[in-house]
Amino acid sequence: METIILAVVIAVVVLGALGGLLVGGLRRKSPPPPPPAAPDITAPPAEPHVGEEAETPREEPRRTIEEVDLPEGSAPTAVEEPLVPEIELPPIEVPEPTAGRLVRLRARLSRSQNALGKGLLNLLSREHLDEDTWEEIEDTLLTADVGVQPTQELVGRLRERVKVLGTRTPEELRGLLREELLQLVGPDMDRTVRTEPEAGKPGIVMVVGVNGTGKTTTTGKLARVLVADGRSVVLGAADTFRAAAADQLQTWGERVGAHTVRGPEGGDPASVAFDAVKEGKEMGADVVLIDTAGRLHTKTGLMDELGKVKRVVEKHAPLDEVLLVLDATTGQNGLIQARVFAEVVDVTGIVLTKLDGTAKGGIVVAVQRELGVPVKLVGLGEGPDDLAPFEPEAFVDALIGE
Ligand SMILES: Nc1nc2c(ncn2[C@@H]2O[C@H](COP(=O)(O)OP(=O)(O)OP(=O)(O)O)[C@@H](O)[C@H]2O)c(=O)[nH]1
Ligand SMILES: [Mg+2]
Repeated sequence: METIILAVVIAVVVLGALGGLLVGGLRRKSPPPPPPAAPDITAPPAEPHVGEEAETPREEPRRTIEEVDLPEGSAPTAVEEPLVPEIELPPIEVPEPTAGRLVRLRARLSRSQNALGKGLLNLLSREHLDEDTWEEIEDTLLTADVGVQPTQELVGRLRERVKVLGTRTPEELRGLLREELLQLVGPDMDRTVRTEPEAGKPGIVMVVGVNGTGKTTTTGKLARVLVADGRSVVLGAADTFRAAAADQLQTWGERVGAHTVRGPEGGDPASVAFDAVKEGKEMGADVVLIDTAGRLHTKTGLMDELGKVKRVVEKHAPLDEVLLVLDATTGQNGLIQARVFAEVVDVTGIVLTKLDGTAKGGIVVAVQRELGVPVKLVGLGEGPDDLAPFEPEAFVDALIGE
């Protein structure tokens, strides 16, 4: 009889312990209840003892098991693991229509660039346009990064026309300067950003440039412009150097409901770009925008890598646009970058960013001359809708004021 009672007691103890283990095991997978009163982390971990097991009430075994089994610091808290994980979907934004942007462009430009136009007008208005004055005019243009050759051309034309004009009214001077600056900026260049899908393939745009010029921001802003125009967009995060770069792009995409294709950190950027176009095709997207990592034009290895990204994407179809993003504040150095990038990836358009923070808008002229490629877009601030199509008339008007 005693033996039977002993056997039953042992069975109850064993089952109890097993039950406790099971509950403890399951509990680690399922969300925990709010933690008990602050655990005493200074107390030594409780060691289970043979006698204790039998005495431990069934209601409590998990406390013992948790304290023994879980490595220090891993005790889950209610904050870390909510009962029902909340997935917050950000609301999809409807970007500002592109039509209103021109007005803002002028306001932002004139704030920083007026010095150039106004300075030129003041100089031209002097009663005696002597050699010193013409030299000052030249200096004003050079300071604004217009470049030596275009400056000499402009000054030559102005000298000629002012001579023909004889006496000058301020309106005549303004009109004359406007015409000549416009000529210099190139009113007839085709500045359309080519994003049209055709024959079952999306428009493919790749964005390149040195570090920190505004590539990712521009890609995000451009996605917004396209979405605002009713296009579906896929983003390719071909900057695989840092996971944060892909996150940055994805955040831009999520705001307007654009899907982002990304790869592992440190992975092959060419294969991410390839996959982005592949997914874009499969999804029937209108446009695929590929953001690339910033790279110094002097690093041959990285420039070769960029060439490879382009070639690999072209296994799908030719690229419609390769946009070189230049920071307007970097001045003449931008020209050297432009030259190298153009050699490696056949740049088809220039995006001039940070024009809101510089009086060196003359770089528009210089860089177009350097590459024979038009400035297609300008960045005028850090805001999501601070990217505008480049329009020569509006640009020149902003320079000389109205
Ligand atoms: N004021 C102003 N800031 C800009 C403009 N475009 C970009 N920026 C800022 O420039 C900084 C760099 O922008 P990113 O888009 O991260 O530059 P990136 O070229 O992608 O940088 P990397 O990927 O590191 O090479 C950010 O702080 C942007 O907000 C612009 O048009 N105006
Ligand atoms: Mg970037």
